[in-house]
Amino acid sequence: MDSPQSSENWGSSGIIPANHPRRESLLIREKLVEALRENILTEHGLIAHGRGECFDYLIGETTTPFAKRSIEISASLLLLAKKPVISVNGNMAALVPEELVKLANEIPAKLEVNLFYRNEKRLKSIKEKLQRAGATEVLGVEDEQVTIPELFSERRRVSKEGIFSSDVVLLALEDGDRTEALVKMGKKVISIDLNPLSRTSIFSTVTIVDNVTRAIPLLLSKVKEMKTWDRESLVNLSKNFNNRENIAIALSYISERITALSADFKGKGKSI
Ligand code: PTJ
Repeated sequence: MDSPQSSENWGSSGIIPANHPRRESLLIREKLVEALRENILTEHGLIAHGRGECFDYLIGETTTPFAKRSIEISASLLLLAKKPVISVNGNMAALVPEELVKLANEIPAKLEVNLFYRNEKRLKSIKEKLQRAGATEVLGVEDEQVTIPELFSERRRVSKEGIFSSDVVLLALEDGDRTEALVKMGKKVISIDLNPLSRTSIFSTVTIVDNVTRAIPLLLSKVKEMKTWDRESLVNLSKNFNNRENIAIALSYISERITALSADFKGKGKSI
């Protein structure tokens, strides 16, 4: 029998009880804190995660029907792509490294490290994390880099062989400027972002309003399933997709959910 203080029961910090009602969420935070110590995550990544948690509450911490549709359409775009690339930052490497490598192998797509808070130490740590998860090739660190036009953040540095020459880019926890710049370069951008109002969500070709911890495994299983589809079926799937409508559906979903929750609370409980 496991000792009650084993990391499996209590999380790596040894303080999260197995029966804690918010256990899953707290274990994800532990992963991020560990990644911070390993130079994978930037401190700002913790703040970004907190913002994501808030939006996750609003959608009910579950993959919604409209997110499932976006995931299916994203799978079709990735399978149809000639040069698909998965752009990996600190939060993604901390939360879903194995799943990212499996997804890249399955499509197949290239993996590229691309950071907003870029430094050599983090680039190397993230590359090594992906390699430990099974990646054989990781771009964006030692290979030839070029600059995305009209972009001034560190995210402008991309691999010549990777994002620069890609046709479809999958990214998450991104900043809107680069998403906009990539779309201007003629690329299809698939983003995973819990905030439907972020600039990334709005500028993307397809936005998956979901947590990367749920969306990436679901995308992997969709890619596996749809790999057997013929080209025409894949093309037909995304024909009528409009990302602005997708964002509108996400916002209505949140608003209706909050209205229903509010009705549930009305008239209940006792006055103090
Ligand atoms: O690793 P780096 O250096 O590239 O830095 C990455 C961060 C995340 C610090 C940087 O890109 C950043 O500051 O991001 P933002 O502008 O805070 O945007 C992050 C977005 O991702 C927000 O809209 C959050 O709601 C959303 N988000 C946070 N956690 C998750 C998420 N979306 C999906 N899954 C999550 N787990």
